[in-house]
Amino acid sequence: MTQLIDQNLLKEHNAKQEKAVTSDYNALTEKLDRSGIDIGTILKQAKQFTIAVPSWGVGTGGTRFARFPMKGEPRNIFEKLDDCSVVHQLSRATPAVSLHIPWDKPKDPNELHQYATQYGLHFDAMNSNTFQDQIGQEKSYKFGSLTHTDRAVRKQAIDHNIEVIELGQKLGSKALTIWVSDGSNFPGQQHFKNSFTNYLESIKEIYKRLPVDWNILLEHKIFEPAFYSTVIQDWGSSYLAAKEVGECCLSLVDLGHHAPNINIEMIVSRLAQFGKLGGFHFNDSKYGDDDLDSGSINPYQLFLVFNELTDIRAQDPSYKPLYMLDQSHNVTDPIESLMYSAVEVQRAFVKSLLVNRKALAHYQNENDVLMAQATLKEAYNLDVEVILQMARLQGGGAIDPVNCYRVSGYRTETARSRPADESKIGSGIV
Ligand SMILES: [Mn+2]
Repeated sequence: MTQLIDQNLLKEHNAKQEKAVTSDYNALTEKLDRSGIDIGTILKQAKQFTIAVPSWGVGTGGTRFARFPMKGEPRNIFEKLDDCSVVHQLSRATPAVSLHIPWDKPKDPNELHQYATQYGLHFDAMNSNTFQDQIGQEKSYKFGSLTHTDRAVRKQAIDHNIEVIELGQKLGSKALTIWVSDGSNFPGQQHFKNSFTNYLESIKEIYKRLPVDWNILLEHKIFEPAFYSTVIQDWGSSYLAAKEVGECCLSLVDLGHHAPNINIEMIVSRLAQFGKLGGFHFNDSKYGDDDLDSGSINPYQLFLVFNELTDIRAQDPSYKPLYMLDQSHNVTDPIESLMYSAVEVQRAFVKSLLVNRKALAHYQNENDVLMAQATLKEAYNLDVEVILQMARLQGGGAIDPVNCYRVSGYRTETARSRPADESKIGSGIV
């Protein structure tokens, strides 16, 4: 296994903190024991937790106004995988990478597959892109792609999605995530029913080419870049489409793609109850699709989402939606943000395991409102940091991933070995 952070440095880093971690772990073992919780069972599940990272997440993000690239950021998919491998080596929680095509289109898929395998990485859902025009593209997506009024544009977008599936098969992926920006900026611009009909027809065409062990994940988003209406704007439209298309067509929830204050954990419950919850894009937001680091704004919401997922898995342990981070790192080192965020999502997951579900069910049935909400808070307020540290220590990662990464000098080295591509500096969103 190729590892880019020196193993001796990692061992040295862990050795300094191991005694303190063991002591904290023993204290928490005793504390949880008093509540009848076996810490070993929780630790085991923490170690099994994984979340995919987006290939585009290791580059510096941007806004509509500007992008401030950092030194040493990856210039191609191989360098992106190098960075993803560092995130996984230190966090031990991110063994899968989600690709965006054509941004990450390889000349030789086998070479890319092997390159990922040397790091112990594999490929999660493939993402198609019909929200921007590529150089040399015949038809423009300016007025839509899969929902366009012109059949020829729709066909071009359908063919692109089929190409992404075929590439994904060569890379070992099992899912295609489709987000279309199609919508309108002004009342009257677009016929609501016709555009949704076109969408359904297009997705059905793609679905015909879906391998039997694959899923299509439909990602909804309330607005942007369309500011009046978006064809798949909410979970309702997503659910209707997924149900209409077929069994292997599911909905994907991106936490930032809803109106402020929307009860996302209830959307999770609804979609899961009817067998249509296929995956997540985790991030956090204050206002809209801010794509901030997971858990940085509303960690309680993240916990409540996992509370629902753990509740669902209590009834169906085989249930496993796809988890992926989908964030834009504009002012932080993307590797640091991805490690930190993966741990925050893992933290919400672990806390959800500590909810006393028997007590919660009792309080719900008795309409003991105060104690029902207090039962959730009891789990949320527990400090589970040492469980996460122990999971990484035992899994061969770093007790403190960000600190270990900084000490390693990895970014200084990439700043030297990856001279910036001047042509890409100063652009807006990537
Ligand atoms: Mn997303």
